[in-house]
Amino acid sequence: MKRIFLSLILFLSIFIVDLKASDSGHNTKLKKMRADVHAPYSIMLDHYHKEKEIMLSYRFMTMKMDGYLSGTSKATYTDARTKQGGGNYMVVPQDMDMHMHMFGGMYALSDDITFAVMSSYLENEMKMKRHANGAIKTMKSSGIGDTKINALKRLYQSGDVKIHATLGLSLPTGSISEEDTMFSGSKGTLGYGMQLGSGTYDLLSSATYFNTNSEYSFGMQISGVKRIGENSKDYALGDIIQTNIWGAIPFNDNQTSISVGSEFKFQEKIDGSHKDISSIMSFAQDKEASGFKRIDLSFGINHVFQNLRNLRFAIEFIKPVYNDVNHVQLETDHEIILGIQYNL
Ligand SMILES: [Cu+2]
Repeated sequence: MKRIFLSLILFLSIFIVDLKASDSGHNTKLKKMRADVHAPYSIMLDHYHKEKEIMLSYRFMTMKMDGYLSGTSKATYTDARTKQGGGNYMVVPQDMDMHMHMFGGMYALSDDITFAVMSSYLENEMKMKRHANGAIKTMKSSGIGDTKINALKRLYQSGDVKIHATLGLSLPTGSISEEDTMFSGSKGTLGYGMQLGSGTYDLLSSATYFNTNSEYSFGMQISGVKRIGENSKDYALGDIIQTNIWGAIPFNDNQTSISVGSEFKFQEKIDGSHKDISSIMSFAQDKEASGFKRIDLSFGINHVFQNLRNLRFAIEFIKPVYNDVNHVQLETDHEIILGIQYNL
């Protein structure tokens, strides 16, 4: 949490410095970009580039999970201990923190085709309780995640409207054999949510509609993830289908914009099960407790430093408003995303 506050302070102080800089009438030859020509920061592959443009980006995402859900309702500790077919788990997850650092690069081959590569570094922590004696243990995993390569194709661009589609592949560079010391004192395989990658090659696709008029902007995106086959541990994460809608209003000479958005995400249950999880100690290791439908609401700020080659800062706060989970799962409390984008 400390890190988020530090980033926020940095974000706000640069913002103030920039306001002063723009007051002084400093100018550059680069075409000034509007803050809301990019979508809220949680939305990936929202824009393409002009020929030969290169853009680098960094995102920091943090997600906090706390409390339990079963189906569409809140669940109790007792629910979180109960196996789907009856009987009890020995261990009960308490809460989970996920941090993700994402590094991206975009390059436009032409005005019609842009390539994007993205890699990530993850840090996960899950606090667990052994029911029998009340002992608490925090299990951890960290390392690089999967690598995503995408091609963006401009389909239509006229007046206020831009439409593009993407096709990509996720390479299984993230580990699926993450272990930590269990309550028994010996090493054991962590649950599915603590693994760093999918282990499978995943087909990625999306389509985006973006409308920018003089007063405001809005857009929508539909995207999907299709797992190809099974991974080396004999399972595949559930396929994903997702839709996002958003609207944004620019102000401060178009240098800043605020946005609201909503996401619907449907992820299927895990197929197969991790071959190294021999006895399921908690719902975190149980494939039955995977897959969900969720609707989020988000609020975001974009800011572009027009006299610093359109260096862009963004922050977004995301809160689930509807959940429907399989079996019992930890509840996502909120997500925060901070990031920067820079045009070389
Ligand atoms: Cu870009």
